[in-house]
Amino acid sequence: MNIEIPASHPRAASLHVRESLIDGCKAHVVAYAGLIAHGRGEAFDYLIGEKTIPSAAEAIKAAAAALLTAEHPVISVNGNTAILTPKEIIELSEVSGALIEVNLFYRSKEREKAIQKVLKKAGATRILGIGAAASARIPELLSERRRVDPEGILIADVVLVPLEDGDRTEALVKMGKRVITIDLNPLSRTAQYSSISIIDNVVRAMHQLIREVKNMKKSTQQEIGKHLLAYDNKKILSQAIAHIAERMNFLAAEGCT
Ligand code: PTJ
Repeated sequence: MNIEIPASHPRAASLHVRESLIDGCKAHVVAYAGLIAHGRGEAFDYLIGEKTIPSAAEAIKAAAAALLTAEHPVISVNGNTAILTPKEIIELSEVSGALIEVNLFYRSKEREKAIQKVLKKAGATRILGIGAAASARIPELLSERRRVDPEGILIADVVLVPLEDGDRTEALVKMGKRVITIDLNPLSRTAQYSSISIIDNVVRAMHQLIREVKNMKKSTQQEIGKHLLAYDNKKILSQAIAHIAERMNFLAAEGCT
């Protein structure tokens, strides 16, 4: 913690999140660019109203169904996600059966180790994608994100990629995988290319996804599958953009929040 945040500060929760990302950056968990990415996310969170909107709740249902009907689901973890939701990553992995793999845009041994430490502290027992284990390559991708684990993302049928960049999402979809993203920006290339785009803050969405997976586990595979059959990602993205537009029009008319 770099500063004392008064509990009464109207944005105390948001400031605490910022501080944890700054601390994560100092500990090499979060990339410098992760701080910039967070700022972009915060801006979109303001636009959507800092709550889970109905279209995101629908996408979360589809994501839960995708994870539960997958044969080999994997949660891809980067620096920001490791800091923002370490315990939730572990819980989601436990309840859904998804494996955990570290995949970094700004990959270095130092960051791999730092993220491994955070995940182990949160309770992870098996972490894929570290060091030589990331020996496979995603075709046509030139960034460090191309390095994947042959026991994880390479053979996954469903991959959850919170706070991702568009290139890998596109490449994973081309490989025939169902890609779930959590991204506050409905216009990002990631959100546009993903099979299921949850337009929400990863901090809120992971909680709701865990709840949804736990609930859905009580249903039959056939009932779970119905959530996927009915799902239309284009419609979900349109609804998220319309939500922002309507909210901005309303606020423009009202002149305040
Ligand atoms: O840890 P690394 O090396 O893998 O790098 C991770 C970052 C995030 C730096 C890297 O993936 C990156 O540069 O991402 P982008 O291209 O900046 O995209 C990040 C996206 O996440 C943007 O669309 C943001 O709006 C969104 N975002 C930021 N914070 C959140 C978020 N979405 C959901 N929840 C957030 N808290």
